[in-house]
Amino acid sequence: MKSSLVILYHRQPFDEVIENGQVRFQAKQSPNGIVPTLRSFFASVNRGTWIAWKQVNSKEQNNFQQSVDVEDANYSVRRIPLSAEQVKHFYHITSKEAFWPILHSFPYHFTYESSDWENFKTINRLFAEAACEEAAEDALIWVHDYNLWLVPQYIREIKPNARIAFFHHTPFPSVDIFNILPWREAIVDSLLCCDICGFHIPRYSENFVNVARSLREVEVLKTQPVPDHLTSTGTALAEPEMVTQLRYKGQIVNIDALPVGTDADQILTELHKPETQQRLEEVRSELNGRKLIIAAGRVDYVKGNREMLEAFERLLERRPELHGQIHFVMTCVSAASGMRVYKNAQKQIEQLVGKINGRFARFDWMPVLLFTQPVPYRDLICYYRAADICWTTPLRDGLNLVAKEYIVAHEGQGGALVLSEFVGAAVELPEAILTNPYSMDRMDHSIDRALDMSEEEQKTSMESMYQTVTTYDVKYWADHLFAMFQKLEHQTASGADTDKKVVNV
Ligand code: GDG
Repeated sequence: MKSSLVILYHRQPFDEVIENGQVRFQAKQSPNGIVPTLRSFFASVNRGTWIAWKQVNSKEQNNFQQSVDVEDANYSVRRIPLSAEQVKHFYHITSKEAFWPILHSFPYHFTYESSDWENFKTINRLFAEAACEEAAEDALIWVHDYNLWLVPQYIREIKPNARIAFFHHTPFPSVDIFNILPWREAIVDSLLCCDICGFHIPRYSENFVNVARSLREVEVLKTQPVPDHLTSTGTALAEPEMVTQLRYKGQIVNIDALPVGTDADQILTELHKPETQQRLEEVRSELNGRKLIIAAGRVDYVKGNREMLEAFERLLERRPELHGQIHFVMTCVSAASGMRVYKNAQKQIEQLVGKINGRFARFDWMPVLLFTQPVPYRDLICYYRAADICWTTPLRDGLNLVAKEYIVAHEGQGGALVLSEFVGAAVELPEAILTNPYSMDRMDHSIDRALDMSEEEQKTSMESMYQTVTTYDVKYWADHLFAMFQKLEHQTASGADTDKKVVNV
């Protein structure tokens, strides 16, 4: 049976569990991150397919199981088998060493020579072909992230009437930075084949429109004021209005900007479980009255872990009264081995943590606790709730779900969020302590401010942010996108050829 919704995301949505020598495909247990959010979209369709890659060796290639049915789910996973060499060049090098630094406005880290564009094209084509084989005639094909930038164009070539949506999880940089990519025209031509091109915030969509206008003769059909909850005039990523519709070579491209929401209900359910409450008590009793700062994320130079650790070291220098009175818990999950771009970042973090602990630790007090393996989800929720401060100050980040998870876990009661001005979530959360991770002064000032905030101030800002994240939660995001997809469907079913792809957003 063909699928009415096909989602293309590079990672598989399940864990392979081996039991009695048999492989079982179990939906990923960890409920946070983006995978469960995307998976939840299948609940609204009869049949869905998820397309991802899977690394295989030549022996496994022979009897590779291309399609997998996930236990207790109404979707299957179509896997693209890739050799270690293909993965290395597609994901570890071209994506992470060429695209990632450009997307995050780090042109200095951009490496062109080692990139393998032909391999990137081949793999994107394999994804597009698989999507076309799996999709029903009226299916929606939803492509995720820059790894699959060329897929829309390949799908259009095979299925000219397909409904194609694309969502960027990363930032989309300004035209001056994006145009450094030597393959910029091919990427933009492909994105201009979409019916909907989605981003977290209006700044990114405006950047995309400017790139498209710099490279191609696109026609702007509609511009709209940015919705109130994303305006935040005066903040670094604010935009007053955005283009919402373009036309290029007869294709109507609807431009959408809405930040992914977090699953607030799910976090609250976990938080209120008796086992979680018990664990929370343990965490609090281990803290024994000390303050807790939490930072959660992956090893990545864009996440600003070095800048945070350096600011923490300066804090301990500046305020000796905090010695023995504060813990900084940093979960900094290591990247897959072989990602040479992250090796340095990880080494730097480990060295800095060693330096700070070596300098300040006492027999009964370790200032920084670093976890390089994911901490269990329940523990993470307890750390969030127990933490006086969440410190999340990437140099650049598409959105930053961690900030939203922390707010939910506090249920509007106390806590302080120190948030980078350069993450998408900052436009929704102007009540946070916004800071500039490029400035030592600003970083120092913001962490002092978080430590010195009165209970009343904390309550006021956290209550307001709780309202925001629980209103614009993952359900809001999903409903908004489904409404857009449906408008597209109606137009396709009823419209004449010329306007069949028009969506009024
Ligand atoms: C990309 C974009 C955008 C972290 N440490 C642990 C752990 N986590 C979970 C967090 C959160 C997720 O990982 C991280 O999400 P972010 O949004 O912060 O960042 P990326 O993974 O880089 O995601 C980003 C996102 O896509 C969505 O579009 O927001 O900008 O870069 O959910 O809770 N989870 C567990 N243990 C840990 O130690 N269990």
